[in-house]
Amino acid sequence: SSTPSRVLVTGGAGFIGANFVHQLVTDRPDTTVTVLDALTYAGNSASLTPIADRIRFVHGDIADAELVDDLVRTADAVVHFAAESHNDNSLADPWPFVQTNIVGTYTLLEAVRRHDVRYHHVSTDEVYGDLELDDPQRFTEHTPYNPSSPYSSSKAGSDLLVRAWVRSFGVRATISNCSNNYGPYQHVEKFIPRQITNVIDGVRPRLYGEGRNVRDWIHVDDHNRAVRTIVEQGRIGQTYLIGADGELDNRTVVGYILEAFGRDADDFDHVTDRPGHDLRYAIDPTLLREELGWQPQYRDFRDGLAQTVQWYRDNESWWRPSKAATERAYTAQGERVR
Ligand code: NAD
Ligand code: TDX
Repeated sequence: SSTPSRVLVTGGAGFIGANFVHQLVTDRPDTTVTVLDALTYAGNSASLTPIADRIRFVHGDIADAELVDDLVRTADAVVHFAAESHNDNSLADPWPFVQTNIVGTYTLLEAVRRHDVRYHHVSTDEVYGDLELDDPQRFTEHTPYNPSSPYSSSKAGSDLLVRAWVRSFGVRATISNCSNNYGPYQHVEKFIPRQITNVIDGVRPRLYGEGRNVRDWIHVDDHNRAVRTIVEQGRIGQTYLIGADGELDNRTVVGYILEAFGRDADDFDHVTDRPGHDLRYAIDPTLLREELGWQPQYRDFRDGLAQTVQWYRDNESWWRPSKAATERAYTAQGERVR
């Protein structure tokens, strides 16, 4: 078990990465943190403004081999969050997903191999495909890969590169596959922030299809505490699944959001379903709990959600600049009220 003193965080201006950096500088003030982020549409440097004087920010691409080599050389650990992360965008244009998620990960792996730097790879439960609603099994680290979308297949490809670099080249890497995150600083394209900001704007929440799809929700701070535990105590070469027993269908989540605003639970619209829409994700986090002793701190989804609703109410200046363009993109992708 060891605590790296110089950490390179990729994608630190995105949702999970920014929350990770906030947590790291708060809990481990002696750590030297460098963020590498391309500031795509999903990156927002304002997410790091409150801690800007405690980190070094580098604006650049994870597929830029020279830049990456330079940053990795002087790090003790790389925690890799940067990705194209949105399924709907991957259906509209898959190329950036292949480039960033696969070529970008390859570029980082080659650099950590050259400089023998500890590497942690942040991934998703979507690599396992989906489950039937009544399947008693949940995903474990032994579940075969079976991704559905261009997004999840590009993440699966990147995970497999990591496994091969561990086995073939002895790279010191760990992988985590986490379920759906919610919390502050999440882009308004994603389900929960989209509906919260719709309600703030007087627009009805929009459920894809029947709204029976199930996601396994975890608060972003619980995800990030798990990632830090794995970086410090995880076994090299091991995959850990991160989840907090948070399964809910989308209709229930929308009901809770409406409830937080004092609105009727059925005050939403059904819209066009996502092509290939995964039915259900569910994580069995036994290994992480038993081997590394991690436990989620958010145990009541409605409390965590209410805090998140309050955050979006208090931080309109953070999300407002991307709201209109996000909604226009959904319309351009063919979304219609049914
Ligand atoms: P996000 O889209 O909010 O943030 C991604 C960040 O990466 C942005 O700041 C963006 O500017 C940056 N980025 C994109 N391409 C880049 C490039 N080529 N070079 C450098 N930076 C680049 O994503 P997120 O939701 O925070 O997800 C972070 C990671 O966690 C991803 O790897 C994702 O697959 C994984 N994950 C997300 C969830 C979830 O629920 N959001 C769940 C499990 C795993
Ligand atoms: O407006 C919406 N209405 C709706 O019903 C949106 C944006 C989504 N949905 C549904 C689709 C999903 O069933 O809500 C669910 C969640 O959708 P997203 O927020 O797009 O997340 P998902 O596709 O489940 O993927 C997320 O979790 C796993 C992240 O975006 C990924 O990066 C992560 O890997």
